[in-house]
Amino acid sequence: MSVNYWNKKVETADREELLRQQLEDLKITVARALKTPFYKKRLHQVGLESAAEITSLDDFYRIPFTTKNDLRDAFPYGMLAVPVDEVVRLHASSGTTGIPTVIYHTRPDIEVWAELAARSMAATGMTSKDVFQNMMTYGLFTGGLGLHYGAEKLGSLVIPASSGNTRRQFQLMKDFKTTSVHATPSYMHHLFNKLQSEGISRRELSLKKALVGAEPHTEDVRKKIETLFKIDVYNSYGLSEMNGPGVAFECVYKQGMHVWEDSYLMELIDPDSLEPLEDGAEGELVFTTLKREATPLLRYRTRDLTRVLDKPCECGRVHRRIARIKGRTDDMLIINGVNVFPSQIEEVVMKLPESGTNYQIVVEKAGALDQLTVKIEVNETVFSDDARDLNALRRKIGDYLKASITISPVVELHEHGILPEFEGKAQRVFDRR
Ligand code: DLL
Repeated sequence: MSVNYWNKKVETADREELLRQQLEDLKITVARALKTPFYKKRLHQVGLESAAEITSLDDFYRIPFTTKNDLRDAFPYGMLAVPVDEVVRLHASSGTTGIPTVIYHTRPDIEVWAELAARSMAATGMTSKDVFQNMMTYGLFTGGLGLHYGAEKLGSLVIPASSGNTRRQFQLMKDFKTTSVHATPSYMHHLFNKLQSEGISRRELSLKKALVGAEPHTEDVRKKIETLFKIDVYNSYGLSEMNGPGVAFECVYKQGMHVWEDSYLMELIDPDSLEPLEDGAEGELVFTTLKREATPLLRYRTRDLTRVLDKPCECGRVHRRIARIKGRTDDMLIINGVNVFPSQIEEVVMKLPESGTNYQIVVEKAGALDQLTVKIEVNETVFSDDARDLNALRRKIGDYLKASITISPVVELHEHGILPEFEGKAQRVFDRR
């Protein structure tokens, strides 16, 4: 197997040296965090006044965990560690309510992120010879721009196609002889299904590899995409709070994802007791940024469940690997790669004067893609109106939901008493994928 490094010195560094550097960067990160109103208060509460008090990891572990809710509470600038004029970009993702969680980046932050992305792509064997079609959404979501800068750094020809418009994706793939793509695994499946209906033969494409991520998927899903397209598929993991894609990536051995430990301090905890877990045990990933200037995050709880694989990888990288993400500990749904909290839907539904008290959220597979259906019980009066009014109401609710969660659901309107009622905790979310 041929192993390709982007930054051999860092990727194959002496592990002791890596750990020593982590501690140095941790102190710098804590010093940066102390400049933010949020962490200043948080750290003072546990008696930490200065970064100089961090002399070991044990000192650091006195600091409480940071959660998505903390980010939301600190909106918009409570976790910003630099003057706004040093910030060159922000990305945002869904919060549990309408308030997004925002991560700011300075120019050096973007540079570090691009380096991690370049490293990640090089680990899969990508080079400057690749034509890279990026089918992840460009925008506030990190999937598009995240790998874009890394691929440019690598010297690949980047096609910033963004997501959707399958016919155009095929055209671009044929016109420019795309060799590698970046998409959600469900979109890769969808793409394959559309090949036939568009009358395109696999042989017309020059595709060799796909980087897939942004949503949970199994080893079988990977194998299926590999078999269908006859390509190599690599798992890509990240979250916007830790920049986005480029946190952990598979190398050519495809035995788990290397976490770039020079940029992220990784912990694995029991999500109930919050105690640290041994390598090999399944638990929740917790990350601390080690290099980020604008938005340092300390001990951020990802809610993602996985295992740390402690055995060295044959590729020679010293950065530890994590197993495929098994699921999440919270109720966040990932629908075609987009994060959606049921509470966001509830907020929209319950604000409607027409809605009753009961609703249901159903997610299922429609072909290869995910489909979201929101079933809502509405007041009797709605049904006595003209059918055209009902359709208009359905559209209006669809538009409101799209504005909040960015995806278009199917909206079903029901009379009172149709949806099941619950005596105890209501079950409103049915994930049938
Ligand atoms: O999904 C960043 C990303 C973009 C990663 C493109 C990979 C490729 P968020 O929108 O903040 O960021 O969602 C982060 O998505 O906490 C996981 O639950 C889930 N997730 C991301 N990658 C994977 C993966 C981007 N490879 C949340 N496997 C994370 C399973 C994943 N889940």
